[in-house]
Amino acid sequence: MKSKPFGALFGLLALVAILGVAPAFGQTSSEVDIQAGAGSGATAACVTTSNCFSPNPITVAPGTEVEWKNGDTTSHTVTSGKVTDDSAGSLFDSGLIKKGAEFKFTFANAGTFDYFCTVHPWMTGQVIVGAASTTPSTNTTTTTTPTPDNTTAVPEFGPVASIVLAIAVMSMVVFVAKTRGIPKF
Ligand SMILES: [Cu+2]
Repeated sequence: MKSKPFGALFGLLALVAILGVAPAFGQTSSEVDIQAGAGSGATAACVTTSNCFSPNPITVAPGTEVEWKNGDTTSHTVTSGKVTDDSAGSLFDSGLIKKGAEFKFTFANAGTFDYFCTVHPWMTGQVIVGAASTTPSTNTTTTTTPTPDNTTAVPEFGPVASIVLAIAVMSMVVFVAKTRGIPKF
């Protein structure tokens, strides 16, 4: 009698683990990571490689919500346009994104969208929405052939999720083994 709630609990745990892991498969990532050290200066390594916002540029389909995550120790902003634009920040402006925090914006329409950090103007990025048919006229980088962004579609298997899944599967085996002899129906 004691094994029944025990088994049910772990069965539930297994379900939770599977549901938690499953959405990570086949999901095209639209996450941009703000690189550590990006705010250190205009000569920061990521400025040279043009990926203080990474990946840069990021190509997404119209209607995609892009999420910027601050992996740096200092605060940054994600502000639309270019530093020199009068209309900078008119489409989106995150305000200060603190260490570890995020900012999300949904790109409804196709186009090429520049953005930068108002605190550190050397940090620039670009979101390309829709199929890139022509060379973007306002491109700040020399990149003209954006690669498919499927490279970022990596299943996010946290070590904890793997352990929970392993425990859950083992528990289910034990549960099945224990209840096999008991006629239930
Ligand atoms: Cu910044």
